[in-house]
Amino acid sequence: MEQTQIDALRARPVAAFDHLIEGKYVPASDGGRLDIISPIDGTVMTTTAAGTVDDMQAAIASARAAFEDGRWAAQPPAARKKVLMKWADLIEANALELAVLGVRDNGTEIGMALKAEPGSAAGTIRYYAEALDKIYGEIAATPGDILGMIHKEPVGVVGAIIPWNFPMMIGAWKLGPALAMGNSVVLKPSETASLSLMRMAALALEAGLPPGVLNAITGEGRVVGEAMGLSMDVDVLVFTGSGATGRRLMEYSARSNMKRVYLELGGKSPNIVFADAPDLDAAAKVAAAGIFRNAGQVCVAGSRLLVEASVHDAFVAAVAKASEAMRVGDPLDVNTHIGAVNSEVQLKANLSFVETARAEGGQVITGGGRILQETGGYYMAPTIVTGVTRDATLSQKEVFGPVLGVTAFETEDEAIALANSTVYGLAGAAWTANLGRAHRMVRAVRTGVMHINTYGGADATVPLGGVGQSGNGSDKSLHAIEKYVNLKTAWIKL
Ligand code: TXE
Repeated sequence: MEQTQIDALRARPVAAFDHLIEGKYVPASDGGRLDIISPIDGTVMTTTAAGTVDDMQAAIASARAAFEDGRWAAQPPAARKKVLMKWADLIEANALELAVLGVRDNGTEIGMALKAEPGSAAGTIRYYAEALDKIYGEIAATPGDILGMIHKEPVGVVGAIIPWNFPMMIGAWKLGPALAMGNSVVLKPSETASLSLMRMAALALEAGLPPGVLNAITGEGRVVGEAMGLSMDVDVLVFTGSGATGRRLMEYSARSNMKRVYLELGGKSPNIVFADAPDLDAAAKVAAAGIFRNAGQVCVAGSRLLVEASVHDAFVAAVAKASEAMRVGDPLDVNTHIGAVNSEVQLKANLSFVETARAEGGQVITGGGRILQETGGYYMAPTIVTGVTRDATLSQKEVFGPVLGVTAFETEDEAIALANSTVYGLAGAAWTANLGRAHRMVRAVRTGVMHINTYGGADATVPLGGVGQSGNGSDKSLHAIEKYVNLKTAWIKL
């Protein structure tokens, strides 16, 4: 990755984006535009169409027509595979351009963005392209005079609502399996990070995806997202984002056609460090990266550090040292470890969490405030708060920013009780050299993902999904396909 290439790409003006409907770029029905602000310096870098309810309905109608006439669903699996493979190749061929565009829009440090965004999006789409002709129906164990067959059919029109923290990666988690199974999709990227995903969607058409099979509408969640949620013609809604919006989507479903709703929501993931961890120094560095990369804007971020009391002070000092060594700043500088916070709203929310933590008795031992204000961008120092009690706001509410709360524990049982004391259950980790304890922690901590002696890092082969108020259903792996198919029984008398 060359800094000069990145600088050349960042100097390019960004064209205005319109919706993508039926393979064509279309402005909002009322001509409305949305300013797109770069978190790098707070300037308006371009505009997107500010979608209307009519725009969303047009996109859904186009997707429905595309599904019904079989222009994609009825293609032979090998043909669908070829298109998706080519799409993955195009994403890879344009990886740096996509990554820089995405970073200008959402602020993720370029090193991480390049790997996690186009890199992982291409890998995910390829994974489902490779899988699609290896997924079979079933023949049931019926009496001899009956043939019981179980078909897996596409659901029809999938609505996908995507957040701003990793738009291409999370977009691909939904688009890959949905399209592989023959569905049509209407995409709704986040208003604060839509550009790279819109560009990635356009590449799908370039790869040969028929017009209408993938439509994309930009605009405000409460307008176009709501219209998607309330549509009578969307069969399945898949979402990553906040619990508040997730709740609304379930209500929309109940108020409309009872569409299936799959939610990947936030977390308050515990990173549990026992005194018998194999390498406490390495654990401290990973703990810092596990909360501070992408400025903490990671759904599985290890935002609660639970440390065995006997090593608490030394371990926290090591995490503080590791975090202070991380360079915060221009996300398009290859030497930056922590980029910008996505928006001013998010930055203000992060800072107010720190104030609340102080008021509730926590000690801010490093960071705590906004930095680099002179750039006009939204930057925050990695922040560590110790002495955070089990019921403190910082233990219970997702910040989604570079703020780590630390709590000491004495026993394994206490660690488990603390770990399970929130409404969330997305991810977690335990650090221990004791094999029995490692397996006990995997079983006892209620999460969708449990890491042992590492934090984060998982590929397309394993599911990611939450329990409790972290959501339902899984992204990634072959299990994600279940969300995008209906099972149909054929009961045949022979
Ligand atoms: O999320 P929203 P926001 C969490 C995180 C963060 C908080 C707020 O805690 O601080 O959410 O972020 C669309 N109907 N996560 O406000 O609003 C919206 O346009 C339909 C965790 O950005 O949930 C966007 O496309 N759609 C997280 C998407 O929902 C609506 C990632 C997510 O936005 C809508 C992001 C509506 N009424 C935030 N309102 C994770 N789990 O990784 C908004 N949207």
